[in-house]
Amino acid sequence: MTEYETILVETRGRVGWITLNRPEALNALNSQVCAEVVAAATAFDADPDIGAIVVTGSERAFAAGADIKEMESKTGLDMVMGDHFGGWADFAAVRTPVIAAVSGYALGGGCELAMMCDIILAADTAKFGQPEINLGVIPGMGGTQRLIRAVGYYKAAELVLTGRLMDAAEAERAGLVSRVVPATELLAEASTAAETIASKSLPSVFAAKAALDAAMETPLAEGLRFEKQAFASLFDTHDQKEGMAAFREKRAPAFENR
Ligand code: CO8
Repeated sequence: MTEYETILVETRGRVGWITLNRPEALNALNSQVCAEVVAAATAFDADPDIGAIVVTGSERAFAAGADIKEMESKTGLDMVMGDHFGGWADFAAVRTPVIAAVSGYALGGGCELAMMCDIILAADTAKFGQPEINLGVIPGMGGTQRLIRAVGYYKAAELVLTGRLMDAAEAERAGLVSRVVPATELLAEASTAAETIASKSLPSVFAAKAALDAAMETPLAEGLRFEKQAFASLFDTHDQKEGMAAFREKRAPAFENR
């Protein structure tokens, strides 16, 4: 088992849990956190016994952004040549669905990390924002791109240009979060959602995630073509036959992930 210093990693049944663990810095995302989260997520992704991943933080902070103290002295050239935080692209590319369970601050890179996940469950204490403008920079891990796709241009522009934070209720109204739950129930709700996903047939779950991703990245006609092909490909799986037979026979399906 790999040793991690900035995250806690645990497997519960078919769910992989990654807990950001830099309480002294409100889980600020430095290079080590990036490397460790990406390593843990890609290892879960490669494990056929894992059907869903949860990423969470502490009660006070999911993550308060990229690590400002680590970035402060860097030059533009350092950023380009070091591909600072380039590894997050590997996190966004995992095939297994990822649930962000957000309590407290999800700011800057923290909000961007949540937006790289497929489902965002927010505690009623959660606060989202892209406050980079206050630091003389802009979002750099998707905040100007994914946020617009989630909440539309005008809401995203206001948040990015003013640095204003949104509470959980506003984030839900705006479409940034899947659901808001009481803070005390956040991890239980995340666990239930993750176990539900992990109980489905993995080939169909992978196909669903890939098709949803395609919707974010492609024009409609191309996305529809992708969906049609992915839909057809599932008819060659054991689990499609099993799922439909189980429906006809009025029983629960026994998926074999093949
Ligand atoms: N980086 C480093 N340290 C941090 C960060 C951070 N983002 N956020 C908090 N901390 C540290 C604080 O410095 C403090 O440490 P110390 O006790 O040693 O001074 C500790 O965490 C606790 O923080 P506070 O005392 O500030 O706690 P408060 O409750 O008073 O305030 C806030 C909480 C409002 C969250 C406040 O900490 C804050 O504003 N944090 C910064 C938020 C921010 O600006 N985030 C955006 C960062 S930039 C970014 O994310 C860019 C992403 C794209 C990068 C792409 C690269 C290619």
